[in-house]
Amino acid sequence: MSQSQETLSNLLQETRRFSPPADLAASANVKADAYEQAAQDRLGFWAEQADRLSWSKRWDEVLDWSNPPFAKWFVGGELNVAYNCVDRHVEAGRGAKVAFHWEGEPGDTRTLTYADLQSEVNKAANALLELGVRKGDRVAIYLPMIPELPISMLACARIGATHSVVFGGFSAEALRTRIDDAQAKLVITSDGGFRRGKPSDLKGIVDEAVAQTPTIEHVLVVRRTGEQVAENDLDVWWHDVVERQSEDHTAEPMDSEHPLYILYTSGTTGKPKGILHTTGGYLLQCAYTHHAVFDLKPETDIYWCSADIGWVTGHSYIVYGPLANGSTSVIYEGTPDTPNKGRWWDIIQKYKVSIFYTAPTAIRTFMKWGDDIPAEYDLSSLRVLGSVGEPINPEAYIWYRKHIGSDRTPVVDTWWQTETGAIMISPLPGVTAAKPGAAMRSLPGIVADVVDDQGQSVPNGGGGFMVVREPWPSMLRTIWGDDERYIKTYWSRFDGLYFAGDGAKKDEDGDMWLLGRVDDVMLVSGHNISTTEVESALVSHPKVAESAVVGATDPVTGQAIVAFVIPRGSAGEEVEGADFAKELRDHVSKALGPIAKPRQIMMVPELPKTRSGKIMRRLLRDVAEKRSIGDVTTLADSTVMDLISEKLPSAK
Ligand code: 6R9
Repeated sequence: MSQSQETLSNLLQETRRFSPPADLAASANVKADAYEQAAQDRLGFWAEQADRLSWSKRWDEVLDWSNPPFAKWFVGGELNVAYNCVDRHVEAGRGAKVAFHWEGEPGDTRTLTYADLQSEVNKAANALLELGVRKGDRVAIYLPMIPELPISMLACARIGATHSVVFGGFSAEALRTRIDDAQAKLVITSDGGFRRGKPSDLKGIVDEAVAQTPTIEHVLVVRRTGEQVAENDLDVWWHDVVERQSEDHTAEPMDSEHPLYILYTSGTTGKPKGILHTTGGYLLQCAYTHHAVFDLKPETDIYWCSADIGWVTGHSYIVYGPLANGSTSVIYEGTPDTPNKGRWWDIIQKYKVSIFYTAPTAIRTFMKWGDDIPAEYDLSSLRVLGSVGEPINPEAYIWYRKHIGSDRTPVVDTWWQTETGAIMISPLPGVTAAKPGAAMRSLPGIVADVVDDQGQSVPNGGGGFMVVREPWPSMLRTIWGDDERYIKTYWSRFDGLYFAGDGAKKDEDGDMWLLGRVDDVMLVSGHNISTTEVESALVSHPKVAESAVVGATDPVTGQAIVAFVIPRGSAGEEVEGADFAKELRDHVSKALGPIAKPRQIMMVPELPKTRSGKIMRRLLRDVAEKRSIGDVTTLADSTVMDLISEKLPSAK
């Protein structure tokens, strides 16, 4: 092993462990033997899991990998995703069970049972047919977090149209390029949605995008906010077209490999990649992982994933996995601080949420707001907590477990990507003695590994690149319209291995720790240093809420570490001074060694993030290197860079 790999892999020492509570372990859905069983016969394991779904026609072959990297799962099988997510639960006598408790930001609510969902989806499917949408066509969906969003996705799945959900915060230009790339025929949108107490304008953005897209035939508009919107020739109102449709529609079986959806990855550079997911394997891995990783008991659990449905996490763990498993879920439309900073905890208390899935960025925000806020609510219904989207810093993990999970609930740190479709690496809540900050090991049936730059598996204690060795059911099938790019991006770095683009390490026990995107790894005086580890060291200081670290060009060391820090709410005035910056630099040096000591630390009020909460380090590198700031169109809040520039005048 080279010296640089040692540095990458051995900075962070974390010795805390959390074993599953005995009662959860005893009644867990998945026990330790699943690993062994799946390792002995991986395809047999997935074949057995396939019984979770209702197939109209049974498949002939589990996996066809004769033309790698183009996989076919459950070859010859036929099923309908909407039937599996909705109708079969109604047919089994569970029509009165709640599918979604929807909570609007202003406090309005809607409860949708499985029977309600069935009639809504059927009406929407009939409306799509009336509007000329057919099997194989693409439909763009640009909606806020309202029930019509999952209803629209399921209506598409029901008739075999491929949906492409675009985040309700993206610009007209971002929407236009996604519509054009997929050649979508229809856009489903709304007059707007509520965020931070104000109606947002979605329809105006759609109008701007559609004016330049030749393929759109209709714009289907849901009324949500009641704000005045411009009406164009292509517009039809949801309440005119959908409401009058028949509630009957027979779901058509689709081939197991029928394209279910395209989802564009935010892609920090270059044209966005349209990640293609198909039907059988995708739904199966969503259902299995939702059952295994969250220990879901559909009869008693109330499940809430706080992600936006426009992110893959919402596709797989608000819509497809939970509904395939017949869960009762919460969906919340708005922001966590409306009308006050206790809104999420209020929702957990109100619906007695038992499984909660969120992102480290949200957890760090709550840390910053203070422990006293969740302490005001009854969170005793919670029994499993999940995290996704970024490496979770050990201190954020501990805070989450302690202040939200009463120091009792397991926390599952789930690693996966838009491309993987479903969770790949995660603890199992009834099995794993979890380590704060580690995603631990591949789930049963998944073969992920950490390799060196030659593609060789690293020994325990080593660091390198995250890869997947064997195809998995919910893997992306290609990049829409660009097979070459699919091969080049994911399958060319290492022969025969899927390259995820993340750095990772194995600890002495062989458990895996994710270290952020390979592009973000810093090279300081010849040592590879991961941004994640330096950020985690900073967050472990009691006065730090959040931090982002970048490597800036340095004449002496090649790259030097520059850190941006948000102090905790309770930290007081002294955080502005040079003494505090020195205190933090020494703190990092003590935690990780002098090589990881930041050259510079800047206090900032906010960090630039995507809508799924990932820090856009590229923009911070522009600040650190005193360049003008690059493309900000995928930021959740485009004013953040102005706030940072105001605070750091030299960065303008
Ligand atoms: C689901 C999702 C994928 C990238 C991925 C990695 C980061 C996600 C993580 C994690 C460390 C975790 N990531 N979960 N890193 N630990 N538990 O986030 O999909 O938006 O496509 O992002 O997110 O860098 O490569 P997507």
